[in-house]
Amino acid sequence: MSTHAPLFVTRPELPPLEEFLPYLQQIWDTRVLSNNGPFHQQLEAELCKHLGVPHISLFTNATMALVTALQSLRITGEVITTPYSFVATAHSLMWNGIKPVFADIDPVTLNLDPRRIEAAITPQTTAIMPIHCYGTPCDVDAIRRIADDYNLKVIYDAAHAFGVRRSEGGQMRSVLNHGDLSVVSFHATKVFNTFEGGAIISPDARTKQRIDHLKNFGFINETTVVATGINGKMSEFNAALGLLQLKHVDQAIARRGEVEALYRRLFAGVPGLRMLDKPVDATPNHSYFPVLIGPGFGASRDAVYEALKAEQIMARRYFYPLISDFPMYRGLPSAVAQNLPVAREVSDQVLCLPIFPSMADADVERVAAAIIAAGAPRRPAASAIRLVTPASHDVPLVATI
Ligand code: T4K
Repeated sequence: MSTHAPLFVTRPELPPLEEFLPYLQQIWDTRVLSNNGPFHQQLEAELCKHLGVPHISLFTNATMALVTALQSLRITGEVITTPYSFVATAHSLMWNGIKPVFADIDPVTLNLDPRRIEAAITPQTTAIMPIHCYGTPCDVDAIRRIADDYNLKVIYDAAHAFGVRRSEGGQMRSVLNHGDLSVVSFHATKVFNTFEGGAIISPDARTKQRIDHLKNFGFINETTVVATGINGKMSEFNAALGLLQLKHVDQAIARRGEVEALYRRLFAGVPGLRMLDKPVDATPNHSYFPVLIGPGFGASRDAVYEALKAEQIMARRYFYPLISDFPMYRGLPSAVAQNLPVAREVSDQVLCLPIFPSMADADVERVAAAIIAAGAPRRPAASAIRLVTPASHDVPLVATI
């Protein structure tokens, strides 16, 4: 058993506590705790500037934001989505009475494969819900073309894509600008966290207004309710924290980049271990560091996962099982294994390794060494080796080599 402190897949960044106290003081003084207070408004404005997006609506979390995004566009019928995601993606459809239709992923980006999207369209299809998996941008141009051709909406689950930019017309633009709506998560485990939180990015003020009404029970004034809304409002506490986190987030992403670079150096040339390609013409946020443990590695993914655990390294199998394997989805026609061969293979091979800004180089080296050792050709365990005993002994001798 390892004597090291446990190393988790992530460790949330927090600002120095003394920097947060003046924000708390203001909340205590004003007693404005929620309902579009000053910190909420300021965070929406600062996020628009920081991310380079036109309109943002803050939410309690990304799952509530996904549910509301679908409501706001009045999506019904079938929505094509990926089985290779966190379960919240498909759950948000079910909460709206929408049937998820799973399509397979691209083996390089692990995002929805546009050709498979097109093949899954039926007369009931109304929208596409792709994710920018691990922050790798989807093929947004191909998805837009398909959506235009078939008159479909696109709602991006961009939970992983805070700060991700791609080159467009000679400029680096936020990937959150794509789709009819985009939803980002500010959960504790994300690149930018407000403890819990999320947001919808809208292309125009009218859409934002409808979303803001929906997240406030449908109220448009004290006495008028125009829609069956929900309570999705972010509190002043979370918004204040977000304002402070925003000051530190670029530095945090830069350090994540260094951690990733070190992993890439340490794993270069290791047989059977695949790292994802760096996204082309894009600025990543290094939110996750997935590796795929293939047949040539010398140990299965699950054996590596267990070996790491024994060393107190808590890697995670994001995303295993596939969403389509959970009981509420596996009866769907699109959930059958033959429909999703790439997603299934990746899901059986993936391991997300610890990556976070406060991670020391020595910890990255420790993770890499543990993985490489797990895949090295095994020496037989001592207890398994039995020497042929001399005739005079009844009991076999056990020896080590
Ligand atoms: N769409 C996608 C594509 C998503 O990935 C997610 C969330 C969503 C939608 C929904 O977004 P939100 O509604 O959550 O805003 C985690 C997160 O809970 C979840 O937000 C995230 N995706 C998913 C990929 O991962 P778990 O069950 O693995 O979390 P947990 O609690 O095991 O945390 C992982 C590790 O992080 C822990 O071992 C230790 C560390 N940790 C975690 C928390 C919560 C901390 O150190 N401190 C903490 O407070 O789901």
